Amino acid sequence: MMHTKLRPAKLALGIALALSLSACQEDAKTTHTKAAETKATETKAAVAAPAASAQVTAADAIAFITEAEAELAALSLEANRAEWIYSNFITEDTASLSAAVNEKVTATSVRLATEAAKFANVELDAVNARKLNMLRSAIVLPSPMEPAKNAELAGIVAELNGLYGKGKYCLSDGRCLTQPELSALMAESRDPALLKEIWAGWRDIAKPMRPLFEREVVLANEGARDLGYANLSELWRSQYDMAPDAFSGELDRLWGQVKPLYDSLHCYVRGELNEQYGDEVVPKTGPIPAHVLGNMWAQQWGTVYPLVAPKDADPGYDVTELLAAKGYDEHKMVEQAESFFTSLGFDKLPDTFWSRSLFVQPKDRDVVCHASAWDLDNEDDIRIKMCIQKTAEDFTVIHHELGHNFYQRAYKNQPFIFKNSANDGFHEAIGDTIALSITPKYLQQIGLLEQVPDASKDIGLLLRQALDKVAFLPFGLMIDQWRWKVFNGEITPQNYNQAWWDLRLKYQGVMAPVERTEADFDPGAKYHVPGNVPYTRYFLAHILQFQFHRSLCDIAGDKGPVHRCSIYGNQDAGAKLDQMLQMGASKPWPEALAVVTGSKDMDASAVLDYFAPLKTWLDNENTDAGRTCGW
Ligand code: X8Z
Ligand code: ZN
Repeated sequence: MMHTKLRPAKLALGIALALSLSACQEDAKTTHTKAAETKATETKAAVAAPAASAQVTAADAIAFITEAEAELAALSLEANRAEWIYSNFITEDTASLSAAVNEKVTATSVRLATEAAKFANVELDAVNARKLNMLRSAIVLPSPMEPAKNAELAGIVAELNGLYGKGKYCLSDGRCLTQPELSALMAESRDPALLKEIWAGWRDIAKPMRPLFEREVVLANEGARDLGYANLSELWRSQYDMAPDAFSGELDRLWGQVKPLYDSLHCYVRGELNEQYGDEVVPKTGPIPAHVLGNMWAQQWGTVYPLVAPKDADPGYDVTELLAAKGYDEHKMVEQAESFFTSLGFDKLPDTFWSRSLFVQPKDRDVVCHASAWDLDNEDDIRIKMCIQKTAEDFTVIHHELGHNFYQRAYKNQPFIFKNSANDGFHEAIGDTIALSITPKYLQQIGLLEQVPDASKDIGLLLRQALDKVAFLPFGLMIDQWRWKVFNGEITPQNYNQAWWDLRLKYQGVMAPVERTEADFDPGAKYHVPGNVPYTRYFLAHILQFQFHRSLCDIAGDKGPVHRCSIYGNQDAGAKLDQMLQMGASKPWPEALAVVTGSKDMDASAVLDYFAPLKTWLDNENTDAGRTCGW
């Protein structure tokens, strides 16, 4: 299911449903709206239902659902432990155990999805109808029924995860660095030659993934077709309580709302980086080369803030430095994040969280460093796994991960199938919503910052935030635009990499700094591709978190500009948030959204409101500098 419990990659394998995955990865389960439902029902019934539906009754359906839920719940415990161990100790043996359990999970979830189709025409109460629908559709990577193909797919999943987790690049000075270490260098260095070397070097880990990924797509597409979907793209887009094409339309609508803001930011940043690096490295026009944006994937640009900071509106502090000055270590960073949640009225994390989580990259073994949150027992055994760097970025990521854990605990009393977020974007949005409250006032309240900068520094604060949140939007969208086209056959293995860069250009306006060919497999250098974690969730989360923040600030009675609002310590806001979290996946997501925001629609106007003063400022700057925007 979701997030929750199983770990990403592996988990992904199959189940979403019920298994839990790590939050980070979670995945989806969900229902369709009527239209989608009818369609899925018809196709599935045609493919899989034994037809004699005249004989099946509501009582049969409920008995089936009850048993399926119990079976998945039991299996999730086994899968979660195997995945946890594999991700914390990557060896041939743990890979094999992980593959074995994933094989079982996938076989079970595909079998249950197929059986669920038998009951498609039975009249059921809303709760059971929703559960049945989720049993049919909440699968990330279905395999064909043949055991040999299922085993092959499980092996590929484990191998891809291992390739990513073990990936290192050795610098010319001989140091071999892991992904978080390379990312830290990319965030700090202003040496274009070194940045280019790291950028290209990390991508070498992905080349061997290409044939594995290609085969994975063939197998999972076949699995999706067996379940009555046209392909895996349709299955992935069927998790949002609406028809798959309607969901794609929603994404286009939301992107259309925020694109002008992104374009203004892109134009400004390109211009400032051009001044910093010169025409040779960053041309004044066209796409921005991807190695100078302070991030391995150019997905969040906050670390280049010092290069582009406004001259007169810089707030004058840096959270990374504040953490260092006050002697924060990894543990203290997590404690500080926990205390935000408890200030809202949430219970403290259990002792087992502290004894069982991984905060620091082990020196003696390979682990999956990409941050994730876990719920091992679907109750209280929640943990995070993260190779924490003592930076502002990771301070935010810790809040992100704890958001998953607090969500998991809030819905623990739901039936197993509903132990998930309202949709996967909700799971990704909660911790980020909290992190939007890390304002200067909050930093002062917790003793990190002496003096709150006055309102004349707001543009600097907003720019810092936009470099992470606005820059992320096209990236959050393009990954699955690529994957969905891979799944539906529009992108073929012959143009995997070219199509990837075409979309990077179209959405983000960035380009590769060194020549790429089809010998490369750049999508594989981003965790969620070998990990099979759907990515649209993060795009949704970047819209939703601004909606949640705006509404929670209202509830908290904050009257100031929303970018200065912190809900720290406000138990009314906390209670409202908790109410939504406790619902888990029991209701269609618009109902959960309405609990906090009063609205059933995702709406990027909250993003635009938050950044409104910055948009005006950016447009003025771009005009004054005589810049031609676009690429
Ligand atoms: O993968 C994550 C989380 C775990 S769910 C650390 N994120 C995306 C990424 O790193 O690419 C959070 C933001 C986007
Ligand atoms: Zn996450």
